[in-house]
Amino acid sequence: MIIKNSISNPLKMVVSGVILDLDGTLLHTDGIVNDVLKSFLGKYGKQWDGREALRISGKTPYESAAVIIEDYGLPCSSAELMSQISPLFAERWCNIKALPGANRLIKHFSSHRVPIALASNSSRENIESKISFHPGWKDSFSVIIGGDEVTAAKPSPEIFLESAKRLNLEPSSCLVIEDSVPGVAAGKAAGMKVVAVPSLPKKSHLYSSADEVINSLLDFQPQKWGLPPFEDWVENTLPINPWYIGGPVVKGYGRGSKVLGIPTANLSTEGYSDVLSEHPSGVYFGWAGVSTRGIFKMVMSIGWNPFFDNAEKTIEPWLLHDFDDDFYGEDLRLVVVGYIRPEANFPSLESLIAKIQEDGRIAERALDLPLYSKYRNDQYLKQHDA
Ligand code: ADP
Ligand code: RBF
Ligand code: MG
Repeated sequence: MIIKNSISNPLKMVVSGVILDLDGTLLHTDGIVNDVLKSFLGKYGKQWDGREALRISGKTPYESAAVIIEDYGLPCSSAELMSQISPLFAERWCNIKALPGANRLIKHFSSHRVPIALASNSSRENIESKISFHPGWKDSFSVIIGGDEVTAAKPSPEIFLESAKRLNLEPSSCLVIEDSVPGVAAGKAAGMKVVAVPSLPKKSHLYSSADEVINSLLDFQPQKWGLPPFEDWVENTLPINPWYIGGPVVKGYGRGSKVLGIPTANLSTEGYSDVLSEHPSGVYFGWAGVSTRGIFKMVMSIGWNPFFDNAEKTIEPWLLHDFDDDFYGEDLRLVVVGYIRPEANFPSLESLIAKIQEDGRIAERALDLPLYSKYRNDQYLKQHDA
């Protein structure tokens, strides 16, 4: 996490309202964009390369269309591409999930009467359709503005300046939360505070103009901006909507974590790419069922292990129990019930290990709370019929 504003100047940090971006910030749109572009480009005999995602992130639909036509040398105009692709997107909107922490954030601002605006490069009509599938969202925003309601899209500051005006706030009293590089640029150009929540991994260096870069909305701290703090953390843990993942235990990177006292039973992520991309990297905890052995407390990391800078996003649960032997190949089922912290880098292996040990103690204690212990009996942990 990067904080550029000086703590010694707290008044600079105080805001009265928040302007939120939609796609990639509140909604997990990436998966759908990937699916649609993959099937669309397939028809032209081309293959969608996920790496293009950064080139269209934060762009208007029309700008994105132009980028795709150019990069793939498609024999059509932007308008033609848009008319072919729009229906493919429209039929998927009912399935776009809220990003972890989005509902919590919107409810928090609503209940504390913090005025919020929604400002997206997407058209007003599309914004309305997308949010209609998320109960309570529409009424929580005092202002909603689409890219078609201003003359210049982000990175122009116009959409944010117009949002501030309609919120009756000075730009300097507004905080923008954005996942895209053009969105961050627009917020800064508008003279606002900006928190970046990059939706693409390992790209935080592109967001250096933001006042703070956080890993996911779960890490947002309203009190840093003079707003009411969240009150839902319990003993250093954040309860989340439980989610489930399971499969055979596979070989990990073999870094001798057992030697370090922290064996992690890596899960095969095959068939779980959606679950994996939906959940921000970080340290989570919950319950683990191992087919022949029983149910155990576990704490896990999801992500790229910044200390080792892995190429793949992995899921590595450490079961808080001493086993006599290994269980490679066995079916492992997890119910993930809470969040502890974002993944971090560390100056030494010792400090990484000390932090993981602390995560273990936090999880060990928290899992005895009724709030979390009830999931020990979840049927999913026992169904080893895969
Ligand atoms: P790898 O790099 O292959 O994951 P590790 O050193 O992390 O190697 O060891 C993980 C393996 O150790 C697991 O796959 C599992 O079979 C075994 N194991 C033994 N005790 C535990 C435990 N408490 N938690 C997780 N895995 C354990
Ligand atoms: N790796 C990191 O680089 N940064 C982390 O913050 C981090 N946190 C972890 C937390 C837990 C609970 C576990 C089990 C692992 C974590 N790891 C992290 C992964 C660690 O680097 C990996 O398991 C090594 O292989 C352990 O030696
Ligand atoms: Mg491992």
